[in-house]
Amino acid sequence: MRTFYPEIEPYETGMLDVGDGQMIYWEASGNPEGKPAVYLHGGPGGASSAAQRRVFDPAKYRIVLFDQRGCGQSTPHASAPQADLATNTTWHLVADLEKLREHLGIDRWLVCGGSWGSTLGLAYAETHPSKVSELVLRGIFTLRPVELDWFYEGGAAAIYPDLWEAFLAPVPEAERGHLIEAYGRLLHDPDGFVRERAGIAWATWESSTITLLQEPDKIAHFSEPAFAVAFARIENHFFKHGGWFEPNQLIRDAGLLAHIPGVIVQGRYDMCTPAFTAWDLHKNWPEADFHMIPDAGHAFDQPGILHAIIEATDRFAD
Ligand code: STX
Repeated sequence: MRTFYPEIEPYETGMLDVGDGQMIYWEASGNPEGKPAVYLHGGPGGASSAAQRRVFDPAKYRIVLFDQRGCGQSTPHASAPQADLATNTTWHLVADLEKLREHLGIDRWLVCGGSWGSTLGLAYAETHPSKVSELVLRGIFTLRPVELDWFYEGGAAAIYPDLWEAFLAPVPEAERGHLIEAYGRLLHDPDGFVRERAGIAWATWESSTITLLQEPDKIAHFSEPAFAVAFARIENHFFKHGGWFEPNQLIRDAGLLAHIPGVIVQGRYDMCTPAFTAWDLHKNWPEADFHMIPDAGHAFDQPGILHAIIEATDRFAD
């Protein structure tokens, strides 16, 4: 089984001005002369992390990580009381990727990401296919209503009735018919306590359902208030707008990826982004290798998922 490469530190970091008053944190690690690869973090509204560097051989890759608009170390942070998300959309993030690629002097790069990172990777590759040398995607998520309904409107309550109660708790009973809308109001409530309680409940629901077995350290990490509020606000904003996609857009247009070497990795017991979406993508992009991991949930740092991702990045390194 392949597992994480050793811990490494960036050899370079920066803040890139992408316009609209937004500064994007980025970093490069591994081999400055190596093959360029970019890792797209999840959420939207999550953050880059040191573990994400470790799915690439640092001797062979120039590893680029960055924090998407409004989250991680990018500024302004979406947890700020008056945060305005009007210029934070899928297509702004796709444009930011192009700005970062050009800033770093990279012609083409391997694009790797999971969950929302797979969404953004597909949107980017379908928009700029000539800039993508390979695609390595995990936990496929395309923001279709059926996917959002499953995880945020009650489908997954069938598996986690106990945790679902905690997700419902901050929402007044009369508003539980449309939870994404109700959370959207709570997350921008004038009362900071209301915003924080909603953000923590939202992030806790997600972090306690993304692994096959619950991981208390992970749940605690993602319920840190500033992280949780930014994460919840950004996710909620994107979901309210269906990611600014046309119906089924990313799967409909997967034919644009036919010539890009690709790998799809999906956990069988992924309760956040269930396997039907990965399967739909596989049907419309049959050229990509498809791996259904029989004993894994959603998160990338689970043994079978990690093995398949690193096997792919190793194969593409040469
Ligand atoms: N959101 C899935 C996603 O991208 C629908 C995601 N879920 N949890 C995360 O990301 C964190 C690991 C960032 C908490």
